[in-house]
Order: sequence, then C-alpha cells, then structure tokens
Amino acid sequence: MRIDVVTLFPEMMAAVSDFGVIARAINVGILTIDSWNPRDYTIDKHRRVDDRPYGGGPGMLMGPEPLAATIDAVHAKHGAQSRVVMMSPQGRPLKHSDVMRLAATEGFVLIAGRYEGIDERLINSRVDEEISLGDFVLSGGEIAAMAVIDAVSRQLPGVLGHEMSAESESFAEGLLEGPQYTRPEVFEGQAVPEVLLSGDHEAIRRWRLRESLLRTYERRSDLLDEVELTLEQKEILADCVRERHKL
Ligand code: 9D3
Repeated sequence: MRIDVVTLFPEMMAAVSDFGVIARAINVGILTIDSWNPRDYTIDKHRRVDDRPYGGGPGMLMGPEPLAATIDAVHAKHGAQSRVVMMSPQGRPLKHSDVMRLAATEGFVLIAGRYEGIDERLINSRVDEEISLGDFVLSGGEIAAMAVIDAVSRQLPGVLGHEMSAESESFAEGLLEGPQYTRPEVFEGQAVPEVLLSGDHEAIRRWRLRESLLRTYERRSDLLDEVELTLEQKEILADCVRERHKL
C-alpha cells in the first residue's frame, strides 16, 4: 500500500513512520508513506499557502491552488486517481469499518490541513471524503492523519505478528475489551480474579465475554446498538444487566 500525505509539516510524519510495526512494514516493502508539501507547489515568490477569508472572520484559510497542484502531482506520479481523504473537524467520525475499507485499497491521499480550514472549492473539486477523529479541536490535521495511517497500516497483511492478529481485536468484534492482568498476583491489596488462575479455559472465556459485555453496556451502550450479538452473548448481557440493576 502507498499513502501520500499532503501537509505543511511533513517532518511530523516521522512520528508514525519511524517507529514500531509501521517502520518495519515500510522497511520490508509492505507500505510506502510519502509526504508532499503544498508550499513546494506555490508559484508566487513568497510561497504563500494561506489567505484571508472572504466575508471576514478570524484567522486564515489554506488557498485552493497549492493544494490542487499538490494532489495533481501525486496522481500524475502514480498514473492513477487514488482516493483523496481529507482530515477535517467537519468530517464523519472515523470508525473501524472506515479503517478496513481504506486498508483494502491500493492506497490513498491524506490531506492534513492547517489554519482555520480549507477553501470549499478545493474540497468540491479534489476531495472524495472528509474524516474526523471526534468532537475535540486539534491544531491541525497531521495528528489525525497519523492516527488514520497507524490504524490502517496495522490491518495490512504481514504488519502484525500472528500472536496479535488484527481480526481478534475488540473493535473488530464490536465490543470493548474487559480488564486484563499480569504479574504480580496481588498489587496493593488487589488480587487477580481467581478464574484467570484456574486453568479452566471455558470458564475464562465466559468470564472475559461477560466483562466485555458489562463494560460495553456501562461505558459505550451505543456500540451494542450496532453489533449482532450471539444467543450466548444476549443471555450473558441480560444476566449482567439484571445484576447491575440489583446493586
Ligand atoms: C473555530 C472553528 N474550528 C472548527 C471546529 C476551526 C478549526 C479547528 C481545528 C479548524 C481546523 C482545525 C484543525 N483540526 C483538524 O484539522 C482536524 C480535526 C480536529 O480538530 N478534531 C478532530 N478531528 C480532526 S481531523 C482534522
């Protein structure tokens, strides 16, 4: 896969490209991350990428021409029109299904904006979709783009070791993960739940499923509206809920 990032701060991408499983994926040729700076596609002598908003208002906007020239250069280099994804506070919130959809492509262009936003005509003419990380304000799109790169990259075949396969992750199942424990057996008076020391794999599986359902119900009941539960999961959840309302 190839990911082309359009950003005024290409050096920031080192935070995702130079560490851990993604650095390895790049080194073995599974993934290519290239950064493109719209400042390099300006034609005026001051290399301006920002300008004042028509109609007034605070701050500056990114002008359309340098961004359009940058995206066109990316597509010209690859001889293909890869999907253009813009990171934006106005976008749809990123979901696991978006990550899987992008991971199934040959590659895409990620636009990370700065200033107060991007001229709407650039979005109309070049952008296929807008994605947000959620309802909070970042200083620019770069950290959001890095989150997308990280999430998509780890779904590519060969990026994760099989001891931690991407399919068995909790969001893939649509539920939150329950609590996890390692040594010591007692920490500050808190013991590890007995069932985890029992060696009874079926009891451990059921306990983990119960904790996962209970935590999802208490913290993220919106996820339960989306997921198709098995009969066993429905029974355990009903039991959890009954127990919760007794307390
Ligand atoms: C004051 C109006 N702001 C819009 C909510 C202006 C503004 C804030 C932050 C314009 C751009 C930005 C920079 N943020 C992003 O580029 C961004 C973002 C975010 O701020 N939060 C969550 N997801 C994303 S994706 C890109």
